[in-house]
Amino acid sequence: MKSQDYINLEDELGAHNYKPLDVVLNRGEGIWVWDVEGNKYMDCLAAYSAVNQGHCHPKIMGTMIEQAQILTLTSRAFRNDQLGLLYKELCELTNSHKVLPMNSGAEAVETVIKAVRKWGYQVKGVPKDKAEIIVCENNFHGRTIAIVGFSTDEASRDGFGPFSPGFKIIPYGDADALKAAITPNTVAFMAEPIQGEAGVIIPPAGYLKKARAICTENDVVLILDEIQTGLGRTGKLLAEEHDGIEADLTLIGKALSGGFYPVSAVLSNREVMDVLRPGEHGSTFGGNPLACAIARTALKVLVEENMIENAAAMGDYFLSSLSQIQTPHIKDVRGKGLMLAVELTPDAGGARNYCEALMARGLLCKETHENTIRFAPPLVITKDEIDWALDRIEAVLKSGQK
Ligand code: IF1
Repeated sequence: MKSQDYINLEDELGAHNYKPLDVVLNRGEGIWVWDVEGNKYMDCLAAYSAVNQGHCHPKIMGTMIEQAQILTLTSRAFRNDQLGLLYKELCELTNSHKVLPMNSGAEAVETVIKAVRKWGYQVKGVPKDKAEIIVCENNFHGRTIAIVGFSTDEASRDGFGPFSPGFKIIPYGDADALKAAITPNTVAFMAEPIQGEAGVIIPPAGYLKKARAICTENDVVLILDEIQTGLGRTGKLLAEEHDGIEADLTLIGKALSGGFYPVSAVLSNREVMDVLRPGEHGSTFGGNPLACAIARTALKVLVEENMIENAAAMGDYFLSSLSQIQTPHIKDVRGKGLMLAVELTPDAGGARNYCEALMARGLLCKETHENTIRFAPPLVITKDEIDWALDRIEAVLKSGQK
């Protein structure tokens, strides 16, 4: 079968909730992927930061195969020999007290919403059903009904109501707005350390530190969604480290499995999670031995193979090189670590066209909104490979794509 045959099948039989680039991949290794015709591409999306460790990392693959032959799923009705070890390694690595494992990122977000609400009623003394959670404009935390209900993106929420009450939306990056929005019923403030879907929006320096202090002063739980920014992407294990703070609850997912399997987790530094009692929350697959074994190795290689340091060094190099590209089509270049974006001017011709032109030259990346191109390769990328990418990016940006 050729690419077009696979595309036709998807178009005919699949729901049309995505508009992917028309490249049909069937193999990946490190930062490279291949399509069914055998063309090779550099992957500068890394499955939205789920394959930070690179495609088909041999050690994670080895663990997956090994564990799959022993035990895959027990449900949480019974215990398994991988879960406790994942807890221990995660807690040591992230300086956390407790872990709650789920599968997708959205499930981790739903989990914290439940936990902080219950904490609000049981510990903080908020009256029944009055708990408020503060979130930010242009947030992206997933696709479930509760989550899209507090999105400010029309495409994400329009037509999906009615939504859950109890969320208050404030501008991102504005600590004064946070302070002003807090009431006695506020249980939590949730934010992304850098907003991904919004276009790699980096908040003003000191924002997270101020938010941390405001939350502490007001007995409000600080939740950082590090599902995208976490696990090395920004050049630190967690992006909160750039600001020298610790969230009360931290969400991780995506690269927690190196892209082999959906694994997410809520990490807790504060005894919020203790409010969840047996029978009140869970998931059939959450914390299963296959997931835990994969996650353990995914974390191990991230650290042992110095991927976090590499993300910091290569990210600096990539960002400064992108910033040097001279063309009237660029409005802004920004990023931290290997979470980078080039924002085009409104008349440049649209980011999608640039992504298609880059694909034709062997580089895969994805637009966000109309005018922003994101670059987020696996964290194993080398300087020579970045130079290879830059040659293509510069040529495409300079030629314009109208
Ligand atoms: C899609 C973006 C990335 C996330 C943060 C929670 C979740 C995500 C900060 C939910 C998921 C994804 C999902 C993906 C597109 C994508 C994305 F473009 F929307 F912004 F990564 F860049 N919190 N992000 O970024 O995690 O339930 O998906 O596991 O296709 O929707 P999930």
